[in-house]
Amino acid sequence: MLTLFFAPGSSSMAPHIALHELGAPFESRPLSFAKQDHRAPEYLALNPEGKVPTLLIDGRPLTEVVAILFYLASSFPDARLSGGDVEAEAHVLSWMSFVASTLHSAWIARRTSIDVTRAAFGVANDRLGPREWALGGRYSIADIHLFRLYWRFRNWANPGGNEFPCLSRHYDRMMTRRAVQRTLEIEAAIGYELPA
Ligand SMILES: N[C@@H](CCC(=O)N[C@@H](CS)C(=O)NCC(=O)O)C(=O)O
Repeated sequence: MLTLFFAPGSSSMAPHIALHELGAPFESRPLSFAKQDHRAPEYLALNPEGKVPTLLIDGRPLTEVVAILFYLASSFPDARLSGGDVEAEAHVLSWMSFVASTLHSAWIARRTSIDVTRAAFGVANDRLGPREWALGGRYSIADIHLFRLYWRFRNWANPGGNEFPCLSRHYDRMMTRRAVQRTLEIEAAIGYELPA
């Protein structure tokens, strides 16, 4: 049994999308940042950092977006979301490392320097280039991870259409996917409580 602890609009959106993409049965545990659910002792016992997401696998907690995406894609290999061959999988890891470290850090840096944030998304835009998906022709968990952070940045910074054209086209492609639409509907219905 899989159980996802998530907060609408936050990093946990990525595994939430992946669960819908895979059609995996799971239980939802939405947390409220406003009510400090993520600081409750019961949650800290699962995730001592007090962050989302956490995935329970038969009651055992797994934390960190990259690890959860890797676990889900590997557990449902028929969906081929982890890349395919070893080289493609390495490229998925390369993308997800970039998103989790460079891009996420630059997103947090918006509080002191929006220029740092924009520069990092510029690198992501150039790295993606004209490809349909992060790997080229094949959709993978790297696309889900990249999309979630750009979704957050885009809704916050409202960049012009020409500022990040490759990320913008990728965003549009992602928004046509049923799993993405479904996740956004569910999370919006619960309500976003995201920091500025
Ligand atoms: N390295 C973690 C980062 C997760 C993270 O930053 N989660 C944020 C939401 S986007 C959070 O839970 N923040 C709550 C807090 O810090 O109080 C991962 O990739 O899972």
